[in-house]
Amino acid sequence: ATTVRLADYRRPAFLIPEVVLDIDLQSEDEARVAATLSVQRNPDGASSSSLVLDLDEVSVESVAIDGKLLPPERWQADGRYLTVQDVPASFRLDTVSRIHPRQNTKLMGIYTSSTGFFSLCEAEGFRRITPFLDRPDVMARYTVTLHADRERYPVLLANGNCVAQGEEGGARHWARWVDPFPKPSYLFAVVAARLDRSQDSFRTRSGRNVLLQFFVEPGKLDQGVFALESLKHAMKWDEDTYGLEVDLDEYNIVAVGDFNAGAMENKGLNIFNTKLVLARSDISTDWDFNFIDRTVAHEYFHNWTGNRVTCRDWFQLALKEGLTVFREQQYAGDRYSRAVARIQAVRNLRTGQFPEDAGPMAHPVRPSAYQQVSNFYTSTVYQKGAELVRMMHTLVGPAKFRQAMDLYFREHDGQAVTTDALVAAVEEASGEDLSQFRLWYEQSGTARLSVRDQYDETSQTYVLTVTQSCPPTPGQPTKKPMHMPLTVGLLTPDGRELPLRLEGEKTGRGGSAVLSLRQETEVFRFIDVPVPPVPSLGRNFSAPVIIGYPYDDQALQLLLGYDSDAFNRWEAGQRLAMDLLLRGVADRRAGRPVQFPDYLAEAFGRVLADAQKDPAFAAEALTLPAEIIIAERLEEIDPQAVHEVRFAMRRFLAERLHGAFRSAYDLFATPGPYSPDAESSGRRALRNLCLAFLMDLGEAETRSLCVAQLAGATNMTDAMAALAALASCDCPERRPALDGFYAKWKDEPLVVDKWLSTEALSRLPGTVARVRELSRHPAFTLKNPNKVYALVGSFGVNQVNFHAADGSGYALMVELALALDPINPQVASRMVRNLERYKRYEPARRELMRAALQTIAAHPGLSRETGEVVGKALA
Ligand code: BAL
Ligand code: ZN
Repeated sequence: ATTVRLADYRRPAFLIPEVVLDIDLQSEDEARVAATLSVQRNPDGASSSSLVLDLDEVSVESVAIDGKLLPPERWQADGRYLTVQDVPASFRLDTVSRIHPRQNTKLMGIYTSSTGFFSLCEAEGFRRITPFLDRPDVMARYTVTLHADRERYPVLLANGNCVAQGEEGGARHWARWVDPFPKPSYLFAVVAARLDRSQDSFRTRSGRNVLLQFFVEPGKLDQGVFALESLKHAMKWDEDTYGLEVDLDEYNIVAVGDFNAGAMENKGLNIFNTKLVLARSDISTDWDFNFIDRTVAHEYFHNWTGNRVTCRDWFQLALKEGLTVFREQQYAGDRYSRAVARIQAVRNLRTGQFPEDAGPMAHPVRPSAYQQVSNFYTSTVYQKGAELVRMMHTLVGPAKFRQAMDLYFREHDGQAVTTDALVAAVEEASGEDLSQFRLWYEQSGTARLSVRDQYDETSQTYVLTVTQSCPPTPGQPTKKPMHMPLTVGLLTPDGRELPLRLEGEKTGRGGSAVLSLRQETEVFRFIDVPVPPVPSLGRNFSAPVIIGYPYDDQALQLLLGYDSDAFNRWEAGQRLAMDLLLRGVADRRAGRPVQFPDYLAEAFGRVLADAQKDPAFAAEALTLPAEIIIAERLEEIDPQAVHEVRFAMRRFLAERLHGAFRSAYDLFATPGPYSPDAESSGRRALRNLCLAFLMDLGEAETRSLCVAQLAGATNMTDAMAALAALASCDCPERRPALDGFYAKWKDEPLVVDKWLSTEALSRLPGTVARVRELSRHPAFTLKNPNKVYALVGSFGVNQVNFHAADGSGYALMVELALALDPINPQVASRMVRNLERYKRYEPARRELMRAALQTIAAHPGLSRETGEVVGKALA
């Protein structure tokens, strides 16, 4: 396998400032792509007499320089490159190529979906359309002419503005688009399809009117209304928060059901997976609405962080993704509950990124090597990348951070830069030395902070000693200490927050202090501390680390009840439960009975009794740590034990708090018409959480309540909550509920995905067989990524059934992944990643998972994408 290394980066030997494309979509099976590139030798690049363009599954028919066709001996096209020999310093290159959209099941480049032709180019899809220097540091102005059948594909779109269109012979039409902004090829997009259109406009703060258009599958315009509102919110938010205005005359969003990613920020022509743009209350949950809002904002925010300032190479992916996820998180915090948004982001990090960082695919936020860049669209680059930006924001404060962003855009607009450009801008605007902070971009692994404290009554001082460490990760046996903010507060035993003052400092720090850690061990001496305090550590999750401190249950209950930092109130509840869960797993594995103390039920009972204040927060606080997060804390994972102990804790709480859950279920009903706002979705989240706890007891009365909720639901949030609870309940109501749900929704693909996912996530025995059966169901196809994510992806995170002790879950994954690999290797390699952490499991499963990986590795013709994952896992 070929490894691409950051250290080998060289500036391009040639630049291509202008691209003119003529794309003739002759049939679903074939398109002719004529490209005219203005090519110039790059004065800053290496000198080369040959031009080498990237190429992937494109048949090149002719090559001409300055209008003269080249004889065959002057150019060669192999599977990966078009090499043109003896080229001048500056010239026009014309190529004519053929592509085959319908055969393009990888869904990279131009491909077909039910309503027409669509494209996805990030990261390396443009080379599947035409030979090109397909790398983000080659930026060009594009003029694109599309030709297609008028009746079948009435909508023709590309980046920028439509400058001309017309009819042509044979019932065909054409349209020409010019994008005034130079852009890297990964932001190129075209659409030719039968779609319905809705239109709106946004008036920028400088008074320009921008045309906003949404294109969706015929008959689904009503499902685009919510996202269109989100787009306007996001545009306004970016003006208000960062002073950034939309720079286009027209901004188009297209929805497509076949899409590898969630959405794509192509300049002026965002293409969205239907799952992340279409919403209507009867088919979408609160979670969907929230996710859609954030994703529409995310793609819009890329217009500045990604498109105007782009990445030099793919090792710098976090430059745009980390920053844009951070901006998306800020947006969500402003629009919903700040605390809940933060809690959800951290849960996401802990379920996705922490395990990745402790596995064979662990890599720095700025990786230094890859085989397939598509395997590096990871939780580390996105989520941990966002945490790094957040830490800089915390270290320098919001005002200086904003100045840094202004500077970043002033200095780098129109450029392709490295992650260092952002760090340097923060450094310059704030005066803070971030040289050590840069290690965060280079070192992989989740750092640990071990915190110890000492109170001295005589001197009224309280000393916190913080020691950092970071475990070895592939290629990085040892780590250097990193610079990070640790936000802390101190609580008195009766729950009051103490004013903080560090020894040697003239002024106090208020109730919360941002401590700056740099050395391996740091000591902080607080003075004027009248009582032994309880420390609140890592407020608002100030750094993406694991904090160890020997809290006892009383201290955790105090923090859960009184911490002024909402995140740490939640965190205290999680710690309280986690300590008991870990003890339970150890007891179960040692054959001792698993028991839980009264104080757990009392603490959870108090949260529930207090829920009226903030139901969304209460729902988060009453959610036990996910199985994967518990597993991550174990030396050796026994998923069955983790599942059983967590389930036992749920049943314990359901029994003890039965009455409270039941009355909260009634109390938190949301009267009136559905709205996905933060307040009502918080009430639904809490109410459905109560239902889920009660359903774990499996009583007939609760089952009737659940069936009634499913039957009477006026929104998908309530329907799905009831269905999911029934799917994990071994009862007579279960099968009719699941079958009835499918029968009702079989014509709504996004709801069918919910059904597949619910079946695949069931905790009940028999799930492996059911998933196999569903993989042959007419509603399922390996060709549609959403179907694969729904069924196979959900099954892969089903901790109890994917990890079935007999290995049947692994065998099924191997079967499905190998069937998928030749169709869509990017999606297949994501599925295979569910097996990569086999070394973390108890011996029997470890062996079964290893054997599964070996079967995949030995498969003839395995894709490079999947090959990289299994190769690294087995290394
Ligand atoms: N650039 C790929 C999709 C996204 O992160 O927005
Ligand atoms: Zn993004």
